Amino acid sequence: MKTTLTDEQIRRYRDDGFIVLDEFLDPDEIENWRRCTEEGIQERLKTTHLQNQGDPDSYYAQVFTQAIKLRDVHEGMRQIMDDPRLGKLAADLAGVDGIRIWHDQALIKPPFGNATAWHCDNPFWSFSSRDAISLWVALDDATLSNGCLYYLPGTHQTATFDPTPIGANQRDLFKIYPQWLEVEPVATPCKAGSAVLHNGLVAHGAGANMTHRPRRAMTCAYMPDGATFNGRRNVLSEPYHNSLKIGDVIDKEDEVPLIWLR
Ligand SMILES: O=C(O)CCC(=O)C(=O)O
Ligand SMILES: [Fe+2]
Repeated sequence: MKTTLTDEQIRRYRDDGFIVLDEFLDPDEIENWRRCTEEGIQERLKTTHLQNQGDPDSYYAQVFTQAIKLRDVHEGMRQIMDDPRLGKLAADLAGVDGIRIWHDQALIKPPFGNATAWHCDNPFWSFSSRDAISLWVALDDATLSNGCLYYLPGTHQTATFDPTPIGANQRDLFKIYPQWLEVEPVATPCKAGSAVLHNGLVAHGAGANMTHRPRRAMTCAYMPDGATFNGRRNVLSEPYHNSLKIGDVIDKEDEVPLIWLR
């Protein structure tokens, strides 16, 4: 795993809100991430309905198979996700001292799957931080044809924590941020094994999968250590969520494990 960064890469990440790291995983690591992702999804399916699979004909069900917290049900995925090198990478880019896992998530865009509408991530989460960061690892080549990611560079600097939609309409985000209609989108096609990291507030989406193969990605969203509860319901267990008051530090080790502390 190639987790060293140049100062220039860190600067670009902070300016643009995203960065692509080519050849992040070596071929053996790619195979291991693929296997743990596939097995983790099968494990997850035994216990939980996948978040977005209610009506299989809905738009969102066909954006991707979205399987969350595979780390909790698959030992190999736990080892992948708990790797302190990932925590240090996220901390170095975000400029924070500690990194906790908010959630891991497999995002498998199926053959002929729908586009992922423009959105910002952090407003969905139970903490508000301008330094939240996500890792997105391509398990297949991500191309303009099969649904690679797109970003609106710099939008993390002007985003607020207002909820943003992620439905069928690409344009909905721009009802909230009409000024972002002027920003030139950047596509990030990349080879399998590449990593894309993005700030939790940067606007991003992905194209439709116009091919007959899946576009697989394994991702992890990170919370800076010390972030506080904002009251929004998301991935915390119900008892823990209910025990928190707005402003409390979210630090329950078995729910938001600390994987890196400077
Ligand atoms: O994989 C996709 O299509 C979207 C990914 C995304 O929104 C994210 O990782 O935050
Ligand atoms: Fe996202």
